[in-house]
Amino acid sequence: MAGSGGSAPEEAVLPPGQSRAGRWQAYHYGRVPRIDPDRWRLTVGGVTRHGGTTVLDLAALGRLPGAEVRAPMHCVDGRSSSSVRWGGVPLAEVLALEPPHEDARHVLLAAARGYASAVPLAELRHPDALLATHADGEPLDPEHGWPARVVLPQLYGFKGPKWVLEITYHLTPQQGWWESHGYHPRGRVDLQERWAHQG
Ligand SMILES: Nc1nc2c(c(=O)[nH]1)N[C@H]1C(S)=C(S)[C@@H](COP(=O)(O)O)O[C@H]1N2
Ligand SMILES: [Mo]
Repeated sequence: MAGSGGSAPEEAVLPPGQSRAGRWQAYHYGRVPRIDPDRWRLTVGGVTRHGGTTVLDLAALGRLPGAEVRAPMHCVDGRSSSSVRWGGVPLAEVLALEPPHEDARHVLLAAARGYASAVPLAELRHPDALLATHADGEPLDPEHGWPARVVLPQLYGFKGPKWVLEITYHLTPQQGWWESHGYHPRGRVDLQERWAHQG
């Protein structure tokens, strides 16, 4: 896995079952949402430790500590992009603003236009897990999730919503779009967790 500060030659080896798709392309259903940056908000809530909800705007996001992670996008359909230098805020920093209740082990990540993904909370605490606002030093292109998207390099691409709006903690496993169509509840790339029936 290409991670922060890694010095290994770039993606010398692709994960199992993946092939190189060439340059980085946008992959999503539907049209790219039009987002007003002044009205964009990220809500962190659900089953929180203190019973509250935190709402961030882009200015508040910009005040959080930054991080960069180099990682390709691995689509569960088998295509991998070349490596992207993602910039943003570690998701652990975002979660720390409104920590989950200790019994909340599941998260639904919701985005504009109805897209959502379900992930175990532990995956958002992975050291490379990022709320990304930049790619290769530039603000994200609209088709890649501007103003902010989730990047979880250890998981297949569908786990990371572009145009993310909500991080919601839950006591029980949730279903986003792909999960409700039989895809894996965790989706680790190294273990080829593509389908739910694999267990
Ligand atoms: N909101 C939203 N986020 C999404 C998707 C989508 O359809 N809608 N597709 C996912 C899938 S399946 C993949 S592989 C990646 C692709 O990211 P990219 O378009 O930046 O390459 O975005 C993920 N995030
Ligand atoms: Mo994907």
